Amino acid sequence: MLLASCVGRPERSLPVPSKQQLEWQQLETYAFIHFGLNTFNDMEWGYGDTPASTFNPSDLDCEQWVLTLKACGMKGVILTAKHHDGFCLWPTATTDYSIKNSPYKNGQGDLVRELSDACHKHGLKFGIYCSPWDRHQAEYGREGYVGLYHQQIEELASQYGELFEFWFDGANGGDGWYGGANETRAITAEHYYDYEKARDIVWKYNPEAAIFGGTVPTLRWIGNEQGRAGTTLWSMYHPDYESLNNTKTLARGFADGEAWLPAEVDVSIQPGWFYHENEDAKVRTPEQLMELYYQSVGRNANLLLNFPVNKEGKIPSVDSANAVRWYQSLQQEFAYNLLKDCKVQASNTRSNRFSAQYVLDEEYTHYWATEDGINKAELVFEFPNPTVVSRVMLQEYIPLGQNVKQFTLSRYANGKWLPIEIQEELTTIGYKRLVRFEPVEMEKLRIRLVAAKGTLCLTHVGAY
Ligand code: FUL
Repeated sequence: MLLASCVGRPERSLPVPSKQQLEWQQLETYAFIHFGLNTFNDMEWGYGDTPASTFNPSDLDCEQWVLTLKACGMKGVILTAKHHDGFCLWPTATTDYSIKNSPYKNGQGDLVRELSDACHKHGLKFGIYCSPWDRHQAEYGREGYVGLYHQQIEELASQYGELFEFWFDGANGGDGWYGGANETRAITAEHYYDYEKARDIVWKYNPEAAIFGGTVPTLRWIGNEQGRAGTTLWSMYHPDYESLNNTKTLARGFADGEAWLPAEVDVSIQPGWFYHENEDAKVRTPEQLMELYYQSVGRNANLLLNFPVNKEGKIPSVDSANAVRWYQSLQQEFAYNLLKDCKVQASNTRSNRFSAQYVLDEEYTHYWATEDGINKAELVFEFPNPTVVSRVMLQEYIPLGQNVKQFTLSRYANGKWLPIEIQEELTTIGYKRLVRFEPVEMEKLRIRLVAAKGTLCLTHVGAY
């Protein structure tokens, strides 16, 4: 028995990600596009009565969006097919408040089509944001609206090819035009939208789609829009509606959460989600984008970076230049894993099949694992020559769960082990953890995993 349990792979430490959740996490970075009536009226939250005739991009080019996003490493894009103002960017059968009553292509346009086509052509994944809150619809807040909303989801889920993610936004501000009623309407989001049914409609056509928001998501909001995940970040979470909306716990998660609900960091490259001329000088710099990356992907979350499209119908040149420059620096930073040439030793190894050497190969399914019950261990990497390092990358093999609670990094130089000075707490790892420090020379690097929930399994380790 003992032999069997140590030779086979470690027991899973529940909960674990589904195949779809693992694939979603491996995307790491993808984009949001906020575009609609707000763009042309300098607004963030249209009231629901802005004339459809004001939607009039002068030189719209979805291929420019897609090529820009690809050049900055984005793996997919999520479009605001409908924001809170209720204006639909596709010619829906559910309302006249749509692109078909705008001057764009004389009412013959369909932005969801144009963007999904450009994505398919250039190999980017495509996703949809369709706001549950609708400040235009007369029936909003009553029973009649819910069927209409579900029909919109059905149109979007069935007509534009495969969707990788569907976004049910959480905002429900209350007041709106509502067919001319101009009043405040309260709903109980947890029950009103029938999110189970909404999700089933998405999955009927896109069984692999990740679900953001609502009552039955497959991932969770990070709890802020500043682009910041917790330094401690568990992918496990309590799946009840109250917890899903608790901004105090979302950025950290729970070591004992019952559900695998990995975190998504949504943040805009400009101060607003929609384009505003007076924010042209406030676009995040490549350095600030790098911070966002380390604070999201570097802490076990995915980064959903928003690009506001301007009135012309393009991603502005400053935004695209900054994002591309950021991505180029990122690629440079991680161009070569300095550990590749190292000898690696582990204080404990399950068997040859789970050798420490596997943290250095590219295969995700090859990993180092300890024996059952061993949840403290260390890895030592010996460089052929003293080497300057300023970044360490760690990845747990999450198909077996997220386990590490605490770790330390030390360097061997001039005959002794010294701690590496690090500005943030070294607690969780999860799918990926990136640790930055001042460049420092070392002959060996030691990673000590000092506390964990279960058997240790690391699939990749890097130093840069
Ligand atoms: C929020 C919305 O209210 C914002 O307008 C934006 O769409 C953001 C991504 O989500 O809840």
